[in-house]
Amino acid sequence: MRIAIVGLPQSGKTTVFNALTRGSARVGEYSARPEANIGVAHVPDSRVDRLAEIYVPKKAVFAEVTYVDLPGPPAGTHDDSGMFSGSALTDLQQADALLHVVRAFADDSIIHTKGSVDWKRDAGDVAFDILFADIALIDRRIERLGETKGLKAADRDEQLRQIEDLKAVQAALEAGTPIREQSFNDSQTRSIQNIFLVSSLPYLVALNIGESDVPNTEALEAEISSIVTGQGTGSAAICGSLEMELAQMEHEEESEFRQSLDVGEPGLHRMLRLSYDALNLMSFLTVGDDEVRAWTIPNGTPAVKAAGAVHSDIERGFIRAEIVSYDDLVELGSTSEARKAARLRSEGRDYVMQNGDVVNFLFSV
Ligand SMILES: Nc1nc2c(ncn2[C@@H]2O[C@H](COP(=O)(O)OP(=O)(O)OP(=O)(O)O)[C@@H](O)[C@H]2O)c(=O)[nH]1
Ligand SMILES: [Mg+2]
Repeated sequence: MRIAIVGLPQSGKTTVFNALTRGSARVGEYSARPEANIGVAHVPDSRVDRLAEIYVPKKAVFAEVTYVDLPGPPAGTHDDSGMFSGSALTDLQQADALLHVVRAFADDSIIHTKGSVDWKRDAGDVAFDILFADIALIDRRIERLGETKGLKAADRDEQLRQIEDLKAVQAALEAGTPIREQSFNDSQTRSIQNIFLVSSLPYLVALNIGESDVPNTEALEAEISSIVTGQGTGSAAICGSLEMELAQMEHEEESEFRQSLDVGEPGLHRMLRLSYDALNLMSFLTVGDDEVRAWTIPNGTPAVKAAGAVHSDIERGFIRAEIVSYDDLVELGSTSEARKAARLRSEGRDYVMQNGDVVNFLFSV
């Protein structure tokens, strides 16, 4: 999974990126590096820890989320519209979700391109920028489809039909409904399927609050979650600078500090959970002497596709899946004990995978 971090200049994108990936990219330099920061977060999973105690494998592998901290618009442009156009679109196209960092921390020494700190305004403005970017993308497609000179009648009719579809989608965007919340008929689905639209991505918001607001985290979170609503969305309030500092500590020191400062669960964990929920994802597990590992798939994935997450050969040569639930496996201690107790099930290619299934795929290629 790949999540693109977006937001206004100096809103704390790189700070939050560092907090999420335990990274140390440079912060505080107003504007444009030419390249994105790319980092990986490991998804904490107590099931992997527990299974590694049982199997003592050579390695335990956690699911991963890649965060991409996109470069801002070129220095001096002071224009936010570049966030969702031009070369940024190429980066966004590779993402599975957006994480919008909204500045809520007050600090006079840090420039705000809009002149004041007002997170509700910024959250709304950027959400609007996204809709606006999609309207422009559809405009361009409509323009091209409108060039029907010299086409056969059937082709021209087809293009005119697509234009009608696109105009309907555009009207809904203009009325404030992102693509992820629109429902389409078959014809509309076909007409938009080859256009990358930013508002089709799941949308997460990290409200970047100041140190002094940490005690109000819950209240602020309630406020932001009442603004960021709908399918495929999620939001949380975190103090980026504090989370970044804590993320750079050793684990033990970090938890001591968290306790003493009364900051709860790491922002990293909360953001990961949000991402899983908004993207409708779950994990299954594989075990063995070599490796205990968590794999990420969308909810509702059939066994044969889950096999493909492990390796395309396993999907191609899929025979069946031997499955035991995590709870049963931990209770019984091994897959052979689970087999004896008739808790090891044999499932076919269409079996819908369940969160925490421990799987052995049988295949032949
Ligand atoms: N007080 C406070 N300062 C913060 C917080 N988060 C970020 N900052 C500061 O805000 C400044 C900008 O942070 P960055 O993470 O570089 O912001 P950015 O969005 O990546 O900036 P650009 O990439 O230049 O657009 C830095 O000086 C940070 O230390 C926070 O939670 N509290
Ligand atoms: Mg930055």
